[in-house]
Amino acid sequence: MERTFAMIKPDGVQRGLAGEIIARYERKGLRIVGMKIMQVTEEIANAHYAEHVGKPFFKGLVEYITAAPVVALVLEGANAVAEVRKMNGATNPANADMGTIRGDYAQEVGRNIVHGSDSVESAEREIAIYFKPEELLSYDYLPNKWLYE
Ligand code: DAT
Ligand code: MG
Repeated sequence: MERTFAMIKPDGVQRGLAGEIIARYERKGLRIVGMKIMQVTEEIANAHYAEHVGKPFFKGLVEYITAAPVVALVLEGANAVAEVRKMNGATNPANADMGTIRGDYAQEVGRNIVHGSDSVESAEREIAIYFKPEELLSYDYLPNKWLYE
């Protein structure tokens, strides 16, 4: 089993789409291992998006992500990293396929509603930024019996 970090960004929460987005991840068979609504501080944003420091969109990205609460999620499943990236769709919603979260719900790259880690290594790094180890729960998830052979 693999874990990934996902986030419903401020626009998703403000537009009342958190429940719908969480439901999509659940229906795919991803187990919710950690979840909270929280305010992202500038310090957290800088750590999360360290790879983008200095890029022209960085300031706007930090303003966006710190503007209002987000829902932070740790999701678990076989290939959770790639599955969440596929479900989220292309970074720029204008290029995202219909049927993906960004394709269905978003318009612009600067308001692309969700985040998903791009690799297992990124997931581990991002999970550690947003969650304490004791906030991640291991428990029997009965659907796994029918999700996996
Ligand atoms: P992703 O969120 O798909 O992993 P990323 O890591 O390349 O994409 O970029 C992180 C976020 O930064 C992305 O969700 C939206 C913003 N962003 C990326 N490229 C951008 C651009 N060219 N203009 C404006 N915002 C951008
Ligand atoms: Mg990324």
